[in-house]
Amino acid sequence: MDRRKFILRSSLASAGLLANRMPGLSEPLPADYQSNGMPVVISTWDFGLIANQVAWEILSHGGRSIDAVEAGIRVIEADPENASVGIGGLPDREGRVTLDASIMDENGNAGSVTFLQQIKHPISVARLVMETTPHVMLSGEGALQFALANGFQRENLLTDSSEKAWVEWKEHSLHKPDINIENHDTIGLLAIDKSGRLSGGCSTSGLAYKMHGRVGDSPIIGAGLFVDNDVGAAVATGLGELMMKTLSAFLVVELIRTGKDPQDACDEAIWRIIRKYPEHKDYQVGILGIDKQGKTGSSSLKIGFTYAVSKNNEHLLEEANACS
Ligand code: SD4
Repeated sequence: MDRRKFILRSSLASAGLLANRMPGLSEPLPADYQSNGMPVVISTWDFGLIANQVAWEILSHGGRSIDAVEAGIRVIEADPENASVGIGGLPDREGRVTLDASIMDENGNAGSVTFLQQIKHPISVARLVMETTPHVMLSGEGALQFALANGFQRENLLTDSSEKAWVEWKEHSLHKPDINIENHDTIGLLAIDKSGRLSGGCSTSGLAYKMHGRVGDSPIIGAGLFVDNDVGAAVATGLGELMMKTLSAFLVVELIRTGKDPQDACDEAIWRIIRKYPEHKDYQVGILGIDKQGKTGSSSLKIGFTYAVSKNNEHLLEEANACS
């Protein structure tokens, strides 16, 4: 199995995304940011590059990884052009945008929200669940009421272009969880800060045109996300049902715990899906892993899973190893 890696820098360089500072921020990165090889940030898909840069800005100034994770994910959630996360996410079959998200910090604390409607930043609600409640997961109406009680504003998350796409979809109403890298992706982001604290999060509107009430892997701790500060972390994207049946993120971290390299651990989690579920042929799954030393791994069912890595003051877009 060859590891296929492409460094896709040109389009990003032309967009000014490889600059060492965030647009609009005047403070340069401190000269000592590379100490111990930290920080490191890794996140899913092309838009991960933008999330990474926001996270990097926090980490390079000595910030905590959980803050970097939340801030990086929020910027993607707030983008109405992104049809798979936060505002602008494609709706379910009934035209409702329902969001899932989860977050874990360096102490193994976890928070998540599922089936959340009308709130643009599910990652922040998940963090609040983690930090201010005795629970891990809030769902649906309860999650919405919790968010509203904590100052989040109701918003219509269905943009004109998402509504148009849904109306067009309804003409044929193909009731299968059609998923591909063009129309549906999750932002998943893992970060280690200068002090070696490991955190992660993910956020998604889930499968486009899913059944109303469907929840995916992203808010399920161990399926879409897992962080163990002693070992490593993993995050997943793609057809969530496959990660939910194999607990992909937990599996990657546990394989790293046994001594596997993050790359081998991610490949093994993908192979677990391939061996057990023939339907993998029709779908994409992508997994990212990182160990305690900041070594990263990436693997996918099919070619086309891109991810962003930031380390040593470089922000690169790469393509994961495809196992099938
Ligand atoms: C889900 N894993 O809800 C998410 C969707 C996704 O690329 O990541 N698509 O199943």
